[in-house]
Amino acid sequence: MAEVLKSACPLNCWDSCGLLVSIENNKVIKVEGDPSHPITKGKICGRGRMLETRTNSPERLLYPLKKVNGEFQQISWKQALDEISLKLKEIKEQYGSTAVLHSHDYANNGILKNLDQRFFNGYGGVTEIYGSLCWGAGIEAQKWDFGDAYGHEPEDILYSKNIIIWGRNVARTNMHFYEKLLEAKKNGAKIFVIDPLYNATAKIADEYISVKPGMDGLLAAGIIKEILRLGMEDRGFIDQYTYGFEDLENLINTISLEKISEMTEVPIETIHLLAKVFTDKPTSTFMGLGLQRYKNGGNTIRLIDALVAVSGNIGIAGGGANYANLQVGQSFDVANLTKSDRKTSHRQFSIMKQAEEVLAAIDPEIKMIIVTCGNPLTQVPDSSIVEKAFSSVSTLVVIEQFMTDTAQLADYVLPTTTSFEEEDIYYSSMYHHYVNYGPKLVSAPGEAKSDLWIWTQLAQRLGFGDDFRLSREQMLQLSLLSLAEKGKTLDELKVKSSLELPVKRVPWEDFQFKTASGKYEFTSMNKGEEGKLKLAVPEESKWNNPLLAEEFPYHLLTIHPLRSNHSQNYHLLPKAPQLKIEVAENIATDMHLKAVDFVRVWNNRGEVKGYLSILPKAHPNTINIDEGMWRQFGGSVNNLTSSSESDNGLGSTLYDCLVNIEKIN
Ligand SMILES: Nc1nc2c(c(=O)[nH]1)N[C@H]1C(S)=C(S)[C@@H](COP(=O)(O)OP(=O)(O)OC[C@H]3O[C@@H](n4cnc5c(=O)[nH]c(N)nc54)[C@H](O)[C@@H]3O)O[C@H]1N2
Ligand SMILES: Nc1nc2c(c(=O)[nH]1)N[C@H]1C(S)=C(S)[C@@H](COP(=O)(O)OP(=O)(O)OC[C@H]3O[C@@H](n4cnc5c(=O)[nH]c(N)nc54)[C@H](O)[C@@H]3O)O[C@H]1N2
Ligand code: SF4
Ligand SMILES: [Mo]
Repeated sequence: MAEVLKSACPLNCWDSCGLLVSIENNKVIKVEGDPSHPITKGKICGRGRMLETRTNSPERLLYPLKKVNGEFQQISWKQALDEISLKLKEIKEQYGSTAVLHSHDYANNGILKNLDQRFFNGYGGVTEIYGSLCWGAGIEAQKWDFGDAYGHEPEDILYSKNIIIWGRNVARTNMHFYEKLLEAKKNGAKIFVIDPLYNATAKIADEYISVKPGMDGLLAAGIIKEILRLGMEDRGFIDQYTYGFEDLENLINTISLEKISEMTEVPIETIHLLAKVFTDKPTSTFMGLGLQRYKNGGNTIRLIDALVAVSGNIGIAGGGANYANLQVGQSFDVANLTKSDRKTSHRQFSIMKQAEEVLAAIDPEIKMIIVTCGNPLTQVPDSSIVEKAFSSVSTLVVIEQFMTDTAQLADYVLPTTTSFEEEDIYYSSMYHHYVNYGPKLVSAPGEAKSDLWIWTQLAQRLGFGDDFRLSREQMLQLSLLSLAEKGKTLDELKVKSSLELPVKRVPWEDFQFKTASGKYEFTSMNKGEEGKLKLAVPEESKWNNPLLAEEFPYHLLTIHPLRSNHSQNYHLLPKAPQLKIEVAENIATDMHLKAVDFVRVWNNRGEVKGYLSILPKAHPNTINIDEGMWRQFGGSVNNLTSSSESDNGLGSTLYDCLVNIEKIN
């Protein structure tokens, strides 16, 4: 008889679901949703169900591997750990500890995954990456405007009269929010979707607004302009609780509504309609992460925030400029886990430009890269440079569950556990404010070991084993210290499987902002000229680079796939996937292309090939290729993307990308 136990989804996702896992003979046989989870209520997506396939897959890495003369050979853990720790010791002595780069992303939401930093700090401090491919520009933008990036709790949407879904692919990426939207719609709320792609969420919208990619900041400016013209701004809020409104007014006066309509490719009547919608309060705005992966991404989010502020939708139930909810992560004492006081050296590379930085590094050069919770060869922009950089270092160590494109390049591949094979707690600072418990349910296959075991073994060999003497239980306690003071303990979490975190349900209700002025800042007070809002456009656009736009007339989006979490699921699908190139109807007509033609998409950085499909109602001149495919399936789409940084330096410009397309045989 199978035993059914509660667990949690570890995937980097908005939803952070509660799971029920069936176990028989020390084997996971089924993964379902946990009906008792307060938010996710028994529903999960295919990626969650595939955690079963992921755990049991015959393709799992089972033994440490070392590349000898270009071929992987199985070696013992002792040999792998002895050799890697010896190299680490020698590198530190000869070049200093920052000659090691830790390249990672956030493929696993477990809090103990932060212990990688405890290891690198104990070692002396390595070259770390900063910024985020995912949400960096928007988080920084909201820090400038509000002082932090806080969202309303999920139930609050039921107070909204109008709901704006701005560049978030809710039905695909955030399924429990989609359920809430349906509930709100039933209650009478009106839904507006602003997106260059007519996605599944647009289908339930009362109004779908198609916008030219990267032009949302300008669109927000147009709506503000219209609100001011109609005299419908929230004067009380603006006068009492904001800073820099005059700068915003001056900016808005530099451009006409006609010009905005022409550039955004949104009709004036629609801008007028949106002005009415925003001022018919409460109106909640839910921004996705797609709309800020542009050079102008910071300004885009800041102009949308400004629109929410001008229309008086901040700090009220059913309102909000919802982007992320950092209150969730801030509930934990992550710093207790990472022990940053242990490091004596320090260097940082931008996550976007990590490859260029590796190639350019001197003093010291990068001698070793250690990759955890990431697949940079597939996920980091401008793949050809990533490949060059990751192949150039003398030692590449990849800790992985599967033989990814990045692992293929490695000198050492260390096999690691999946989430059901180790205990951890899981949360996401993206949507809801519950933390979930995930016990160890089954043993790991072969010789796969947890990341924590690997850090502990290496630390012992390097002489700082004491930093890892605490048990998993003690490490978890450390991360929950402040919560325990508020009566939220690990024991309770273990019993209940999920706990509500003490966050503000409606942030900024008291209009006390965490900015320098204590007010909402239209102009960021301590950022000088940079702090003023700008009507910026994408880097790869006809306005910024007319020659490039002539050679590469189409805008490429590379959004998140339906059936895979980034690069994690494609290889586990029952049928081998093919690269699908989705184009707006006008492109198919202009270029005489039809469905399932084999086509090539290229620019100056690289190319991909795949099968054409036509996207009904997509914004003209727009192409989409879902991200995440390994090379063997036709990827990576990041062959085409740029490693530029957003205007505020902390985000990617993955969707700020011009390409051309042609049919091939
Ligand atoms: N199925 C699935 N779900 C996932 C993930 C996954 O890989 N697969 N990944 C998870 C992670 S890590 C993240 S970060 C989230 C991301 O969640 P989302 O933000 O929902 O998804 P993205 O694919 O990043 O962004 C795509 C949306 O932005 C729109 N968009 C792109 N450019 C623009 C623009 O210029 N203006 C406007 N208005 N819209 C634009 C796209 O058309 C699309 O609808 O999803 C999470 N959930
Ligand atoms: N073109 C384009 N590129 C993108 C995006 C896009 O929209 N378009 N989206 C960006 C976004 S939003 C994100 S968040 C990133 C995601 O980028 P990544 O996090 O790099 O992508 P994943 O494929 O989710 O995960 C990478 C690897 O982590 C491994 N892994 C999972 N759990 C563990 C673990 O516990 N320990 C260890 N050591 N490894 C583990 C998985 O096996 C997987 O191979 O991609 C970014 N790249
Ligand atoms: S991937 Fe997201 S929606 Fe799917 S089960 Fe996991 S947390 Fe839930
Ligand atoms: Mo992400």
